[in-house]
Amino acid sequence: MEKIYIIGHRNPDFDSVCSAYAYAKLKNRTDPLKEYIAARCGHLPESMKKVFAGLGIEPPVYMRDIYPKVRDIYLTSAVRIDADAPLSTVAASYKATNPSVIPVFEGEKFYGLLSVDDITRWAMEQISKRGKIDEIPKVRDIMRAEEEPVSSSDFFEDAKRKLSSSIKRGLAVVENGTFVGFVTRRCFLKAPKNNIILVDHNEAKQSITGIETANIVEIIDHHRLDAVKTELPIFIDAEPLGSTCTIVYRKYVLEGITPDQDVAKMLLTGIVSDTLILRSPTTTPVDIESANDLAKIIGVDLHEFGLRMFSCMEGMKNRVPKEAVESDFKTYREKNLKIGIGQCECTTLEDLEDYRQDYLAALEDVRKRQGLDWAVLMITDVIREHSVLLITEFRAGSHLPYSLVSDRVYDMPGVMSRKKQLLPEILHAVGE
Ligand SMILES: [Mn+2]
Repeated sequence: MEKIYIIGHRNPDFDSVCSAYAYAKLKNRTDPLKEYIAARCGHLPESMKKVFAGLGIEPPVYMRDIYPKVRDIYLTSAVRIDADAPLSTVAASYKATNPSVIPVFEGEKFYGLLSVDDITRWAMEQISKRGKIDEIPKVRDIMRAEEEPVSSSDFFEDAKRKLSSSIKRGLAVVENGTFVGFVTRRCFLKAPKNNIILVDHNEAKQSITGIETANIVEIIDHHRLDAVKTELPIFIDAEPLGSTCTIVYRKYVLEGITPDQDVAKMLLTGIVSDTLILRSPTTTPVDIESANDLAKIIGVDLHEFGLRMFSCMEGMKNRVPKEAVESDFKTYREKNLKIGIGQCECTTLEDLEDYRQDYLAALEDVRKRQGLDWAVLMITDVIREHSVLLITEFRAGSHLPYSLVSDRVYDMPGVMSRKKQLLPEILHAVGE
């Protein structure tokens, strides 16, 4: 069955993980001839794992990259030959299948690949020595030494190189040390492309490693469009809503399918997390309506559900500052400047003093390492709808319309959205 991966952006957040999960479930129902697999291209922070554990839901699997692999192309054979069997047993099946290699076993254990070259070489030797073939050998007696197998998780290109530098016509393929099949030169004529649906992002640089080798079949997103180039026309659903999970929920409604409990929980988690429990200015009436529908399906109070999710999050002082800064960090280019803006959510700002210095130092490190002119970090108390802004030393800092509470720390009451509230002020400040 054709496989299609559904994957959110790097540094996965709830919206990208939950929308992939819910969309895969929907697609598997509406398009049962294909297999839709939700995945994520980054590791989950402890706090996210805690939330999924609390919901009792297994999050999408981790995929390091989407490069074609040996597992996408290898062959299996219905014919099993025993190493001690006479070569005549091969003859019986050979006529029908005409294989270039045949897997040979010693009992249950894989022994090696018998190649047509082995048979030809043996036959030629017989003819040149004796002028005829008068005995039938055991299969194992004509096989040449086996080459190192390749792994099903090896990259297509690596395995191709290995086989082309080998004298063999085929190489065995192993998975967790067990023989699963083999590859021949014919497998490598054309690199396969993995199918992918991008959710919660549309830019190649935010996508899974190897996206340039994949076949993008759909994009479902709520960000500004700076989309990857595609070979064929594709389906795009980009809407300026508060979360991708809202778009996915609307698709359930459109199909007349009521999400099951798990899907509803995942969708609501994505919506409340991206919209900061519907209080971020990115929230639209559609998000509110969808979230209310989902809360009703689950049978929970929407606000309590959201607060429970945010309360799982690690406090700022318990996180590794560098990881926290980079976990949701976006870079922008403006007036020849490279600016990075990170955002962290928390449930209190009262302990700011305990971690302020460490985060300012981490922010400066991130700025240097990423070659940025200016880096800022917005820390948002989602309960009190209040943020503070930490910045690296930069002249534009003095143009920010916020009050300075301590060195390189600004107070931003009521500010919840990086995109809608902070970014315009940052761009304005660097323009002055
Ligand atoms: Mn999102």
